[in-house]
Amino acid sequence: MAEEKTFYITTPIYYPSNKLHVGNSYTTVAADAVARFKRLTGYKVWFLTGTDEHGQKIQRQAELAGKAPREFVDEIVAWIKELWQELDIDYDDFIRTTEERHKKKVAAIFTRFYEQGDIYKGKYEGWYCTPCEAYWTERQLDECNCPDCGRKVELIAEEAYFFKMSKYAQQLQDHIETNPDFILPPSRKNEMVNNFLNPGLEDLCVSRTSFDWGIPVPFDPDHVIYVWLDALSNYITALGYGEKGSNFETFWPADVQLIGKDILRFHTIYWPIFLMALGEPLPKTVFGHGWLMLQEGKMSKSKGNAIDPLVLSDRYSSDALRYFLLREIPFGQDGIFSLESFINRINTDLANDLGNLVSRTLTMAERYFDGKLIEPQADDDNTDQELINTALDTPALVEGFTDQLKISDALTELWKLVKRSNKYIDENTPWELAKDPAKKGRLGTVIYNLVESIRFIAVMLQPFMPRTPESIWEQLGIASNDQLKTWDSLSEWGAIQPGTVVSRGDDLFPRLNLQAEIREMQGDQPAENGVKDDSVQDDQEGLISLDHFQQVDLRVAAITNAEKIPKADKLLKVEVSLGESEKRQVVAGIAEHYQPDQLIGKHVIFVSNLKPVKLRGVLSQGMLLAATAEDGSLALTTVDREIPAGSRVS
Ligand code: ME8
Repeated sequence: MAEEKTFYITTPIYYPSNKLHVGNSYTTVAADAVARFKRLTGYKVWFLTGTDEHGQKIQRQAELAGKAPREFVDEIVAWIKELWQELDIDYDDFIRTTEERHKKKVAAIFTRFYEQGDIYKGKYEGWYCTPCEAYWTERQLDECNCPDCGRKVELIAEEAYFFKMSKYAQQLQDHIETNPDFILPPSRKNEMVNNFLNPGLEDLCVSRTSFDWGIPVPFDPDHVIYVWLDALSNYITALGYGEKGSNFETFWPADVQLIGKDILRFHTIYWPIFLMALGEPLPKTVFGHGWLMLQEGKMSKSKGNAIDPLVLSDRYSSDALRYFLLREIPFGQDGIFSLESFINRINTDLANDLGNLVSRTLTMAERYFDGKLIEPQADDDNTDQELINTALDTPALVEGFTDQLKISDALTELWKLVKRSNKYIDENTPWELAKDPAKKGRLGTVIYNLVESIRFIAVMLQPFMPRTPESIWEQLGIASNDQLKTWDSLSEWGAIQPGTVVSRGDDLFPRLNLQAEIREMQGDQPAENGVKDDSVQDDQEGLISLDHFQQVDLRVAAITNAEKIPKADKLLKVEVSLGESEKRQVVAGIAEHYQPDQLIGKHVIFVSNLKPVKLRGVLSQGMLLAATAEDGSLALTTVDREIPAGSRVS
């Protein structure tokens, strides 16, 4: 039997010192997407996350909260687990460093280091940053502050155990040089080599005596083990390190250890050196991604709703939040999180591109074929070939990018197929085909191809947005056919069977009103620099808020027919199309300016949410916009290049 391919991926274990913000969720969502992707593509995966519960920082936070450390962390860990459930984080194990299985192995690792002469006892006198739980030498400080977080450091002087880092420095340097994928992205490697390895590694203090919230040194219980030695070991203790037949034997070395760039030094210098001292192989890749920032700077808990991942996912859906985090920022670089860019992504990529593709396709399938897919014809049509080729090429591209952890690029590729499918609708104008009974076969082929393309998209979407494909399977009528959801089913075109009955469901992602969302989520605060929030300007004479303006639903309408209205010199009855599924008629006062046949084919701006009225007994369901000059001449407003009917104008 062929050996199963394995894949082990980890996130940092988070400090349960406070509730997590959307930045922390970023690492975990990315790891989950990669883990799901590898499962989908046939790997036996182990995905580990957890919490880093010891140390001075947690002890102090607990004291501030008036709680015992254990009680304090238990509450936050419960919240974190709830968050991961809400964000569909499908981990295989969640390790807490306060668990017995971890503590006893860390104690054994410490003893082994001591017994083999890697650890010795001495006295530490120097600087310590408690928020980072990091030691610094005088020369590393940034004007008396922590060079990582910029906060005040403390001078400490205590008896301590030290780890002989210098003993392994050369071996580590050689490993980094000969394994270009060990530290990624590559720029991070230079940072580590130049800033830490080249100047020479100092021995690392690995125990503390001035507090007791930690794992005691087994042979000297006045000391607790340094929280980073304790925490880093989680990646192997959780696998049952040292036990026969354990997951450690199956999964170590890790394939990818995902971390934020802030904790690169711990993972690319301390961690590999500890592993070398244990005689174990090093992880294949440590990937340090960038920061998710707010426009006004770094995230902090006090920024409120806009960065609370539970609030965001509750309001906008966890799939939308996952999509935004994975798509918006090239993985590895810093990026800005703003509610505005989040809402815009939902509206453009999810509501317009993906949502419309599904709803347009299924509406047509229902309208023209009662939802039943017909056997596609073997047409020699270029647009068919282009769509099919794009669909068949996309899985390898998505896989290639995901394997390189270029998750945003993977999604960009997937969206090329979404856009190609929408373009296919516009090219084939199914609503025109529907007018000619002789073209029924072609119409059915177009709809079949669209449905199959949506199936391709949904299969590939699963790791990134686990809930949306579920809804798509329902709508495509294949919820119970697991075979059609597999990666292998993408190797050939046409797996969905003719005869399948599709049915349009709720919109996948309703469009959101940006201004209303900002107002609700951030409150009616007057903006900085004296400019008032636009709702306040409503009261000023003649001004309306953007919100009010956006209540007018403006669309591009294609004029399909126009005719005179008997006994009404100024009026024309004009029929327009707002896309294949929406037709309207309006009564327009333009008969003195346009002949009916001049109008047909024009794309004009149309107010689509006016209450219907009857004019001269003729129903009018909207309004064409036109400019009128002082001399009374009139010109309809059009668009300056071709754009599909139904497109929104804003
Ligand atoms: O450092 N943008 O835990 P921690 C992106 N316990 N990622 C962010 C982020 C942001 N704005 N803010 C945080 C610790 N992160 C240690 C780890 S591992 C053995 C011990 C993510 O709770 C990022 O991955 O401070 C960062 O490395 C991690 O949260 C830090 O989490």
